[in-house]
Amino acid sequence: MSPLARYTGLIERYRDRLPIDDDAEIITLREGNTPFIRLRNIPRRLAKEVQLYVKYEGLNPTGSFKDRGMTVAVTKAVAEGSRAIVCASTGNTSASAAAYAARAGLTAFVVIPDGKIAQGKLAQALMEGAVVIQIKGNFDDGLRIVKALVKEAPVTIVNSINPYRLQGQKTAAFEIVDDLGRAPDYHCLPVGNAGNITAHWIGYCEYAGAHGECLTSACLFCGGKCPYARNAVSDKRPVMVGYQATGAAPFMRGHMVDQPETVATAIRIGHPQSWEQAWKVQEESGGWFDECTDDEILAAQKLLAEKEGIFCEPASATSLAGAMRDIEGGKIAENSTIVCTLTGHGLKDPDAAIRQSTGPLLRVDATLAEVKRAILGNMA
Ligand code: AN7
Repeated sequence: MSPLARYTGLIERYRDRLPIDDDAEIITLREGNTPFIRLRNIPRRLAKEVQLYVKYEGLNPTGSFKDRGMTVAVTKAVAEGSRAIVCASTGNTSASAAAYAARAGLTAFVVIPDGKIAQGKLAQALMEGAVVIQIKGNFDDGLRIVKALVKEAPVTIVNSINPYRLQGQKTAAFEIVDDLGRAPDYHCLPVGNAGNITAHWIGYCEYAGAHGECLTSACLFCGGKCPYARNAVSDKRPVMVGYQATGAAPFMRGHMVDQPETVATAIRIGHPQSWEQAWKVQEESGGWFDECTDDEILAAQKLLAEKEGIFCEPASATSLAGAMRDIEGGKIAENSTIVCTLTGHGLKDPDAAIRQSTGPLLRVDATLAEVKRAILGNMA
């Protein structure tokens, strides 16, 4: 039997580096183990020579990286006897929470912004039986309410302030090192709450540490002696680069943003929850933050689909948009190895895709002659 045939989810694969008790009932949908793909055509268009990879997190069971955190958070919630989970969400967390709650037999309450949530994500939460609460406010309003609510109601919060979420998400960094055979030189991610960039850094640090060595203060988990640093798997760690959408870029402004706006609704977040940790990630890794306009984000999404056949949602393309600019501008060194995380699947947001699509959609009569004419007239 091939090793892939036996893949049973990221908790089993990385169990010795996760806070899971031996007798825990594992709630899994076989998340993780996502494609790590070297780009072929986009690098040829760049003025500089680089090795550019994407980690296609859109191929998780509910179509985003959130599943990595959710399998751990919901497994823990079940172990602790919880009967319901709750989150505020720009869409992907709600889709993931709803799915893992359904699997575990828990109730999921999801608080989403009024409008500004991609259709696919709403469809998922509704189909997966979550109680969907749409508020007349944005994500930041929702999270403020949910954080207060869990002090008064017997429900477990599964936003990334739940530390088990980042513990699950750190496994994406393990997979990259395992696939590449070493850590990349740069790792680029879209940043909303900054949980995922923090989780990746934790993962890289744990893989580089040996025998309890704690290499980052961004991990609030171990308190100085890392239980998951064993044999050092990699001898280096990447420079971490976080890109935000211009209308929702608190890390660029240096303060919280009250009315975030961007076409990339997943990262329409003005009050990042992992604010302190993400600054530590930047400092410890020697990285930086930058911003991309909505036009740059959409252009990168389209380029990736057209030139590589990889369809991600707008927010995800922020990593590639920023990386291409920093490669061309020389901020990312020539001949380096770069990984861009594609956080969510393009099918999450069909409206955004169709709105910017320029591909030919021809309407012709249902005859051989007409179809043939349409084909011969459009040969490259
Ligand atoms: C596709 O679902 O916050 O910086 O509520 O869905 O860890 O917040 C989504 C975030 C990037 C940002 N890309 O990650 C939610 C939510 C996609 C996302 C992010 C999100 P963080």
